[in-house]
Amino acid sequence: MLLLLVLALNTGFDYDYSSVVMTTYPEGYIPETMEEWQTTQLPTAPLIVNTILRTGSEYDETGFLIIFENGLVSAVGSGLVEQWATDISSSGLTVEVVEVTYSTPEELKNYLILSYANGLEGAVLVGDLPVAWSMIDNAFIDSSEEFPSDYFFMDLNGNWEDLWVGYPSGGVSGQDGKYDTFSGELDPEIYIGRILTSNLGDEVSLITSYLNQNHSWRDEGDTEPLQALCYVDDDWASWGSGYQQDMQLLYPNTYLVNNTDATSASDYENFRLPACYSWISPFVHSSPYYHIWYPAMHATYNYEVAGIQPPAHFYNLFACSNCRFTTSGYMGGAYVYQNTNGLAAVGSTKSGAMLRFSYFYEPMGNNGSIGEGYRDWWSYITSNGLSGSEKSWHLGMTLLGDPTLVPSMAYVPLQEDDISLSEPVLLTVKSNPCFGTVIFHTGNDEESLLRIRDISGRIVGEIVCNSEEILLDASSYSSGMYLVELIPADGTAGGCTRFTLLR
Ligand SMILES: [Ca+2]
Ligand SMILES: [Ca+2]
Ligand SMILES: [Ca+2]
Repeated sequence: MLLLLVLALNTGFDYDYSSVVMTTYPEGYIPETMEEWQTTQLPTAPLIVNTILRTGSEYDETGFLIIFENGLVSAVGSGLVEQWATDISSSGLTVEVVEVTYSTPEELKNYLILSYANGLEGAVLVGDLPVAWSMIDNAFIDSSEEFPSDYFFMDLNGNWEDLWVGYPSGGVSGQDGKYDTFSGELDPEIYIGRILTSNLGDEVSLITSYLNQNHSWRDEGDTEPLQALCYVDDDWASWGSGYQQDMQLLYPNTYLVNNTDATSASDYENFRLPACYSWISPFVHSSPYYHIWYPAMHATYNYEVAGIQPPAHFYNLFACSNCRFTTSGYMGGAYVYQNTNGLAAVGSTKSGAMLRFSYFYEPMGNNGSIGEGYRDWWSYITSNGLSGSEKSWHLGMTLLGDPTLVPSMAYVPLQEDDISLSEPVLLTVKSNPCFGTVIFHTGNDEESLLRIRDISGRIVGEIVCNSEEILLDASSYSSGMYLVELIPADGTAGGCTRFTLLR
């Protein structure tokens, strides 16, 4: 009896998916089909792999592959790409940078299978590269779905089959290029991240900016106090404290907002996105372009996120289809690639999201990378195959960004009594850009230290303050952007902002 109970807990038999409201598209929204998306893509060609560079000796097995679209390495700059490979290799992985032709997804997967046989742990796909699509009947919503499925590249030995034309429930046997039947060893062999920016703006400059931010974060860590936000809209509000506890496996300082009146578009945009969190997890109904907040049904749009430039680096987007990277302007891209602070996000290319979060956060809390946490979460989900519920909730999950990033790299583990669950102070700058004198506003009149850093992270000034308005004489500063932290003396959560000085 005891053994049975333990088995049931370990394999997740007891998880009741039907009790959780699924994050779904707004009524009437229809995302693009595979055929529509294909009209925007290059014709496929046989796979040709060109190695651009490699870290380590020629005898080392490749642990991590950076796979670029043909021609993209020189466009981005080989120096920057080499720096990225070197940064990743400092964790002990041998890194190989390759460029590939636009092949079928199956050919690219075969290359990953060969590499896995030679020690591969993970890869990142950069630029316009092959995408595998699936089409399944959804167990929870009336309509069924077709969607890009990057998990195809993580599971290297399960059976992915195309046995039906259209939805399996339609009963028309045949092939339509969309996977619909999944069996066998469906656990993940490797982790995969995707960096796709050609449908967000200037492809090369967005990747260049991303890689520069990636390097400076690895180099300097977070300049703000390290804390996370668990922001749960009405349909999931009652599970909020459980979601918060799972996030605390990575960020002990995870602040929860789940009061149904508090969670709204204006609150999220004005007080949460600009505040200094390292990680934000919104739980909200969404489309590929926006979140829709209950009960007022006001939206937060992709371009608003890009305009706010949230200081946060990491996101778990429990937000239907926000990571549908085949949709131009997809919102996960606004968080990660159109935001100069963005580093990575997990989210779905269809309805549904993650759930059972502890399997994701715990490995990262033990200094694992986001790719390892994501892979371990998939291992748990697939530990007893993929049920209809699990497919419907999770098969659209994807990881945007560099999977080798280690979120906990930014902090020294906190002591138990350092843990504060206070809300960060909203620190704002009056009339930015500024000339000469800079005026800060803060809701906090407690004794605090205001610390100013230049864009390289060097501390250029500190002021002890205890009022809601703080004046900084910046007449001796050179023009440019500055980062500002407010650090309360009592150890509670602080605030952060930035300003631009003009001359
Ligand atoms: Ca099919
Ligand atoms: Ca497998
Ligand atoms: Ca709400």
